[in-house]
Amino acid sequence: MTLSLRRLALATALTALALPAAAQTAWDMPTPYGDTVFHTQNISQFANDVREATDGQLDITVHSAGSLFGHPEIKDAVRRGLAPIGEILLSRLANENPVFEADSIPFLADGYEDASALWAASRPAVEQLLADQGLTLLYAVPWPGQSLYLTEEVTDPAALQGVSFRAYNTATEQLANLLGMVPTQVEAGDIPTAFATGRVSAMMTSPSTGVSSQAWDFTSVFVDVNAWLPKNVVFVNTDAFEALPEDQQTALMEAAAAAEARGWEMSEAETATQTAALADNGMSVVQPSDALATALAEAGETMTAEWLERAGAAGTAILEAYEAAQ
Ligand code: PCA
Repeated sequence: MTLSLRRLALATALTALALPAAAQTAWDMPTPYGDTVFHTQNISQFANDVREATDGQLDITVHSAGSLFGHPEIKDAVRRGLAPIGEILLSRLANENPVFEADSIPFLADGYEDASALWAASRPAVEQLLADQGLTLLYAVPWPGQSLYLTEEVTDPAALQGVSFRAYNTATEQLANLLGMVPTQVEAGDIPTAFATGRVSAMMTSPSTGVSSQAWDFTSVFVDVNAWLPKNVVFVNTDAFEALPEDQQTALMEAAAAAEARGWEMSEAETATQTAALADNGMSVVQPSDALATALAEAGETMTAEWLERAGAAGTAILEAYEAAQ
C-alpha cells in the first residue's frame, strides 16, 4: 500500500468511528389491537413522524394485534428490553397498583373533558410508577365511552343476572359481578369467537371495538351508557430511550406529544361515527332505562369507594387534583 492509500484507509476508518450516531436504529413495537383500530392507525402515524423527523435513523416497525407479544406480555417485554417500545391498555396493570385503573371506574369521568382532567390528575403518579420499572411514558389516548352490548333489550337490571359477560380488565370484571353477571376475560381480537362459541353473551366496550369486532353479527342492542374512557398508553424502555442520540430523543418526544393530541381528537370523532356505524349495520342504539341507569350508577359509586380504599393516599391525591381541575 502506498502511503497516500494508507492515509485514505485510515481517514475512512476514522470517519466511520466518528459517526456512530448515523447508524440506523430499528425498533420493533408490539401493540395489542388490530390495524383498523384508530389507536393502531395513530401509532402508525407516530412511527412515520419519527422516521421523517430522524431522516429514517429511528425506524419503528409496528407489530399490531398481539402478533409479536400478546397483550399480557407487552409491558414486561418492554421492561426487560425484549422490545424497546410498546402499547397496552393502562388499566391492565391494576393488579400492580390501583392508580393504573383510575380511568376504568364507571361514571367517575365519562366525557372527554373529564377524562382529560382525570388524566392530568393521574399522569404524574402513572409516570412515576412506570419510571420505577425502567419505563418512560410517551403518551396516552382514551377509547370512546364504554357502552353495553346485549343480545336483547334489557330494561330491568335483574335480567342481567347470570349473563356471561366479556371482561377486559379487573374493573370490568368487578362491574359484571356487581350487576350479577359472570365475567370472563377475552382479548379484543377474540371477541367474535367468544360470542360465536357461547362463552359470553354481553360486553361493555367502545363503539370502536364494537365496529372492529362487527358486534352486529352476535349482539343486537347497544345501550348508550358511555360510562368511562379507558386509555391506551405508549411507553419506551428508559435505557433504550437514553441510548438514542439527543436529537432522536427529542424527535420521539415531539412525535409522542403530537400523537397524544391527534389520538384524543380521533377518539372523540369516533364516538359519533362508530355509533352510527353500529346502527347502520342493524343494531338498535338505545338509551338505558331509568332502572338500568340507576343500577349502573350504583355500581360506579361502589367501585369509586372501593378504589379509594385500595388506592389509599395516592388515590385521594388523584381525586383531589381531579376535582380541583373541574
Ligand atoms: N376497547 C378495548 C378496551 C376498551 C375498548 O373500548 C377492548 O374492548 O378490549
